[in-house]
Amino acid sequence: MSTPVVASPTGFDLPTAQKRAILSMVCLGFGALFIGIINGLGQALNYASVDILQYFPGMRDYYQGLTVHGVVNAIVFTFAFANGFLALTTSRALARPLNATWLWVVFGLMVAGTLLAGYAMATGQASVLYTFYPPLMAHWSFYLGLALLVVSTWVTTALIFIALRSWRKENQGERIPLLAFISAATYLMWTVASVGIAISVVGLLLPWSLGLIESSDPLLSRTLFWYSGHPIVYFWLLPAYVSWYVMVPRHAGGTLFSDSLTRVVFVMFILLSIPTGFHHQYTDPGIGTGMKALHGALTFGVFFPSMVTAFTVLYALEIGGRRRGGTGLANWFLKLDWKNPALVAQVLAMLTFTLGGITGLINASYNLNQAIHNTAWVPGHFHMTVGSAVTMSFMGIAYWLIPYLTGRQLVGRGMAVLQSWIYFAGVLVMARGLISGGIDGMPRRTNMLEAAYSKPSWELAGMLTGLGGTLMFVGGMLFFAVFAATLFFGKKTDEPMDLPLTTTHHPPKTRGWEVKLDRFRYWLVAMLILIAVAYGPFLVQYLPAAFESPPYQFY
Ligand code: HAS
Ligand code: CU1
Repeated sequence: MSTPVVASPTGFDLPTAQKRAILSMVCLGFGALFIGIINGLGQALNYASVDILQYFPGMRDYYQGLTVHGVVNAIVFTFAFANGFLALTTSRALARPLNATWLWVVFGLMVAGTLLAGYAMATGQASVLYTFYPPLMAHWSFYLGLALLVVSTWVTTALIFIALRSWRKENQGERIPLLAFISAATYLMWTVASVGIAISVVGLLLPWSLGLIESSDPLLSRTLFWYSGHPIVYFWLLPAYVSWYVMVPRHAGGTLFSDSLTRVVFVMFILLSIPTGFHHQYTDPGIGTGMKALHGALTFGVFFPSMVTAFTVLYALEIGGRRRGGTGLANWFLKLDWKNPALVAQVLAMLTFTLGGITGLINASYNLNQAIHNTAWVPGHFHMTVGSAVTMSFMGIAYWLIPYLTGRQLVGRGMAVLQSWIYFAGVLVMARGLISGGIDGMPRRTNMLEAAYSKPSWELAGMLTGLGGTLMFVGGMLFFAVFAATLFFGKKTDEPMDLPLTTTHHPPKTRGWEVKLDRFRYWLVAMLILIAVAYGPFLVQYLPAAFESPPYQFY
């Protein structure tokens, strides 16, 4: 026996005005990805000593290209998709519309933020990479643009929690529908996490770029950046997890294992995502080794909910495969519906994420990190996480989401399946190049065409990186072909559509400790205590000495 994860599985459809706003956000996100993927090809080929960036209009140098690649992919694409997708899941799960005007405000903030940051990047006045560490200085419009993009996520948080509050008033004593709980948990985590970047951008960098304050502080800004910068990876990942828990089992014909376990996983992300940022700063001077070790240990803690996710999703897939006639130890895997692009993209995303996760554990190990920090290994790791697990999941979601939002049937199912395989093969080949090169000391964030010190043994790694990146580019472009064809030429259908929602074997309990899981207030307090423990000692010690570095502009 299994029970639906959303209490009212049918009978609620989003009003058209909301669908339009959400569709606009999703299109903005994928539009950003389009630009990002083109720049990505330039980056990957640079490792293979092929310079195509020189042919890009307005492109001055390697760092400008790398900044555009990082910002539009890691910030604009992910934020726009998350804002639209999780607004939709919350609204659907609570069976109540969100305010359409405010959804347009979210969209407007993102467009304004993208244009402002885009102007600075396109004119070569913000070649500071997506981490924008001072003393590298960008044009003020870059920082303002980033600030607006962050504010767009805060407005989404407000929309989600206002809807949740009014739902609770009307449904006192009832459990929050799982889909709404995990969507809200994602935004709660990110809202607290984004405060670091907000303080750094609005409090330190924007006034500094406007000449209102004279100096900056590299270590303080780096620390504030990574306070947000580790949890941001879960802000990218958790919308994919929402789909892996609640939608992928449905695509696979399986069942979600447990409602409570899913909530526990998201609560662990609320608690443990933030107090781990120093694992990006193991080599930074000025932070005590004890605190770095604490962040390292907590990183092993936040590894755990992803392990639970792996087994839970595997369970759902296995049930689906066996229901389709699969037998034996592994044959069920072959029996999955390999013709459904929404499923194929996301299962392949999971397979790469298994490798992405393992490489993350190596990064997190204080001593092993010394071997790979600032090498090509790191982009190897993150292309198997954000560059594939997240991106391919969002592509997989788009295969049902665009038909749902537009009322048009998907065009090119076969091409959509093929695109996933090409992208998957590409990311594995590219990551093989980056990972092996990284172990051999091949640097990241370096124009290889001008690296006089490059070693002959980096040649193969560089070529694999270029080849894999080219395959990813081809897979990406095929995705955009399917996306655009569906949007403009998909056959209109009047059939009522719903989100693909699964059922669960262990439904939510109405009594016992599990009920307390829904109290976001508890988790917020516990989260703030952990943050104070992890960051308090550093800030108390360091703040009095801050602010000494003059700006450095290399454009
Ligand atoms: Fe990371 C650096 C540690 C996850 C992204 N990471 C980065 C950077 C990015 C990034 C962008 O500790 C570079 C930042 C920069 O520019 O400098 N990362 C981790 C750890 C995890 C992790 C411990 N990272 C992510 C995710 C990302 C992401 C997720 C994006 C979405 N990362 C680090 C560290 C660094 C770092 C250090 C700093 C490195 C340095 O020195 O600069 C963990 O959360 C990973 C947990 C994942 C798992 C995998 C679970 C697998 C699942 C799939 C199941 C598969 C199925 C199918 C069901 C435990 C859920 C299987 C089917 C079969 C038949 C087998
Ligand atoms: Cu991290």
